[in-house]
Amino acid sequence: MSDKIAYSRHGDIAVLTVQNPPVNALSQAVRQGLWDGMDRAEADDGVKAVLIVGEGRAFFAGADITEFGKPPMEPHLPVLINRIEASPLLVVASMHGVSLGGGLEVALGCHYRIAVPSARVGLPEVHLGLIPGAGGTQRMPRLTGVEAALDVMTTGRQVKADEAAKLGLIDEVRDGDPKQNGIDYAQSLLGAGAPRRPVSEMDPPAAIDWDGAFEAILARGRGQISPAWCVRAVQAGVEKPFAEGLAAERKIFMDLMATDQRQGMIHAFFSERAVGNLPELKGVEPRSLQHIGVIGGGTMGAGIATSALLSGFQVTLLEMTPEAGEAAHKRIAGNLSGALKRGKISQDKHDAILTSILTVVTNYDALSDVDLVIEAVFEEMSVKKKVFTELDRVCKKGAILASNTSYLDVNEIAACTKRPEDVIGLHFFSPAHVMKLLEIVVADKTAKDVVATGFELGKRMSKISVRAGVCDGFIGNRILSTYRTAADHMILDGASPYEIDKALEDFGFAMGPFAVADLAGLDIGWAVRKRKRAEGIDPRARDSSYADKLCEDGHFGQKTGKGYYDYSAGAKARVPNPDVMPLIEEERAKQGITPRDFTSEEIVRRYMAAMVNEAAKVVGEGIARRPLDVDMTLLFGYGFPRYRGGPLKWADIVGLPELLADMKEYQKEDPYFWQIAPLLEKLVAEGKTFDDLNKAAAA
Ligand code: T1G
Repeated sequence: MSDKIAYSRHGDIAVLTVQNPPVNALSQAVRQGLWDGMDRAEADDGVKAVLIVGEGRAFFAGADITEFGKPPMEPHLPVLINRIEASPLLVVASMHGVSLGGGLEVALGCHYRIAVPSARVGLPEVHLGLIPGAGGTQRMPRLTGVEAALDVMTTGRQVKADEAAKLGLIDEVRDGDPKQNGIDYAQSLLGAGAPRRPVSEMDPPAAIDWDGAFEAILARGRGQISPAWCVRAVQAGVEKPFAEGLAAERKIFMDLMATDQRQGMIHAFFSERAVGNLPELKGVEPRSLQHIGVIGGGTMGAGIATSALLSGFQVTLLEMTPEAGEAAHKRIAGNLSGALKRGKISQDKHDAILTSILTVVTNYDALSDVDLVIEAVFEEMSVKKKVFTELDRVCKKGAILASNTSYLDVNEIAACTKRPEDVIGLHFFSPAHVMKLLEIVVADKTAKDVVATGFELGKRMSKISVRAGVCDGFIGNRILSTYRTAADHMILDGASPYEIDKALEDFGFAMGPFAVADLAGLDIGWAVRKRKRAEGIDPRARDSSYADKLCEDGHFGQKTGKGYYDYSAGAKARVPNPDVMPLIEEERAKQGITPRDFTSEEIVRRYMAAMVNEAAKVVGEGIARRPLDVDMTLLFGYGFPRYRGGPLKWADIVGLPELLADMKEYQKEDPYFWQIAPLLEKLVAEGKTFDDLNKAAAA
């Protein structure tokens, strides 16, 4: 028997204990071990029941995702589960930690299920671009009904034990040791003469409006298809005999396994876990971190303070005046009441934070004892330098001095202190207590344990932390500025902001670039354009001033009610602002441009080519360590559709040679903007992909 399954006898109960740390993934060895364990129990004299239980922190976390994309190995999970269910013995599952995907499907193949109160169950396959592929779409609806089953499958959410019991997925919730619970429960079932109870033999549930559900869920997916296909699999389970339903589920599962979306989402799954693991930080201990200082209580400062408070840190926030301090306290209280409403914190915790854990001060000396301080003041170098000079004076030895700058040179900021090794950039995204992305900007002299402490902070704040080098805009904003410029060029050449937004929203972005600009505030882009013009723009660069005119007229987007769109009927009912197109046409005429038509496909290809090209430069220069760092930055900070995996995963799937060919075409029109990344040329020349670089970095 495989070493992944331990076999033991407890009276007339055979216990199969799963031992495949860290999360008992259902690898081939585990599946084979379960099969052999069932054979052994059925051949073991006196055995009347089998208990399946997991060792460690989970029952099963599902199929082994590292096996996906490789030739499937026997025993296949659906066949194994049918075998377990068909056993003449009573089979019981005792669940703790998570039972996800194939793990819950194993439990549904058992005749009875018991769980500890902290257990969570779910079918999250849609998060991997798949559907449940081992009977989950057939067995779950027979226990819960179609609606509840589709809710669990299409959201991929984890269901707590008590709710799962109410849904009929769990028969008994009992605190205690999972193995002992399972043995006692199986004993009581045997004692009560409980019958085997194969779920597959239960009557199928009532039907629903399948087409309506399919269309509604498809629309909700904004281009992601797997959630909607759960409906078709469940439908087959209701309309066909069990075996045929199971075959229909498997067909859909294997079709989805072959999709780009499955590739993109599994890339996102593993990259999300790899992005925080930097080889150079192996064995580097972070500094202790309990008391955090925040400078500036505006939207960003208040968001950062809120995120720290919600993550259990003590926070001291500094503002220039008592009035500004009060306003900051109010902003944080507003953020916390939202967390209270969403059940993220208790009333007691909420009150304790606002009365004692958060302190608002107006004197720098109050920061003398913090472990780390994050500055979030006005984005002006002279202001930053004043703040860091003060922090250098008051903060204790070993305190970390961090800037939330989104563009400015962290090396220059560090140079104005006597401890540049303790200076780092911690670039949060607004709203900082909601957005998952944290760019950790490592300056030339930043010490390794300071970087490690940045990642420790990110982990405790449940952020996706990405290491970035110092350059204008670091990883995210640098790439944003390039693909935004590509969009501006398409505007000059004939496309409208609304065509571009529609094309990118159909591609899967939550919002197109012009709607995003309206949300962030057009004054930010205006300030950047003014700064860049003051610094001097290369004469070969294309420029335009129509957006400046919009700002000069006081239209900054949502916050002023008008920008590219008119929001007078509300954000959700935005309509194009009629003042915009005349400004654009005037600009084209001024530049002597004859506008032309753009298809959605061309808009997406140019936009994405610009994004990929700049991303390849960012990786080539080492600003981002690996391509996956860029992918996670765009996924968690810039609304890139998760089912495409990120811009560089998308590029690998589309094909780097094809993309390079496009860029070479575009380069003929504008050789200055389309300077092709040397890394891209190199990868194409060597027949390699960005993923090859990820693999090399992990080796
Ligand atoms: N397969 C392989 N490795 C896995 C894994 C899995 N299913 N789940 C986790 N790991 C690895 C992970 O990469 C990490 O590795 C380590 O375990 C700890 O994970 C037929 C086909 C279970 C809630 O989608 O959601 O069943 O980085 O850092 O935050 O229908 O992992 O240390 O090298 O995430 O405590 C369905 C996926 C599969 C669950 C734990 N199951 N996993 O979270 O730790 S599809 C899932 C999770 C399926 C069937 C279909 C989470 C977790 P490393 P972690 P965590």
